[in-house]
Amino acid sequence: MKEKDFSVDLSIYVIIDPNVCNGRSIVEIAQRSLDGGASIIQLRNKSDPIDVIKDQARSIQCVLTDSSIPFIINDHVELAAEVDADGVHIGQGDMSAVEARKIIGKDKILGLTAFTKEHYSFISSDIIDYVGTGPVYPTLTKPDKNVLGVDKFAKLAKDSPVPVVGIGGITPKNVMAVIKAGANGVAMMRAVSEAENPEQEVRDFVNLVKEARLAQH
Ligand code: TZP
Ligand code: MG
Repeated sequence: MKEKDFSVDLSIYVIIDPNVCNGRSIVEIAQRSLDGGASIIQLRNKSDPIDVIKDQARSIQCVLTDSSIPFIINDHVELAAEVDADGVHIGQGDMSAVEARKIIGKDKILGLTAFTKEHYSFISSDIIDYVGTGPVYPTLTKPDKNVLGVDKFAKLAKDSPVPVVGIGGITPKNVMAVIKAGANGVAMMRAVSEAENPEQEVRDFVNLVKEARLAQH
């Protein structure tokens, strides 16, 4: 069980993969995301050995030391606990959310990928803090996955017991539609890490999300 409800700001969720940084370091992308106004940052690395990922995690933690921006590790629950990350994000093929919660403890952030009605039916807000749902749009990062589209995304997000982050192919052109479809936040990888100016890109996302929220009221 969670200790308390987290008030995590999921608005601008930047995912950093060392293999998709356009020749720049993860530290540079993390720093520029932070400067641009990211509200939460995740390290995603599907290919390197765990010791390498550990070093990468620590290097991002150094960037975030003086900020209140939560640091999330993708997939590696034990590593997240070991380096005292702020949380972990797991997928449908990973260990169960209950198991992950046991390992990271009640005070940490636990995110889960969910993209079908069935996935959503198993979500317990006692265990999970947020879900990531997508791909909302086509993305080179997950080329083989079925694209949900904004309408299906909206249907899933509508009855979610936890906050929902829209992910997959999010760009400044489509981000407002995702927020208007009910997303509490948006997660971007390539749009930020491959941008010529990641800091400005994040700043653009911040402003567009604000604008979309204002238009909802
Ligand atoms: N899960 C669904 S889509 C996706 C993940 C991890 C990739 C997001 O990357 P991008 O580059 O923002 O489309
Ligand atoms: Mg995973």
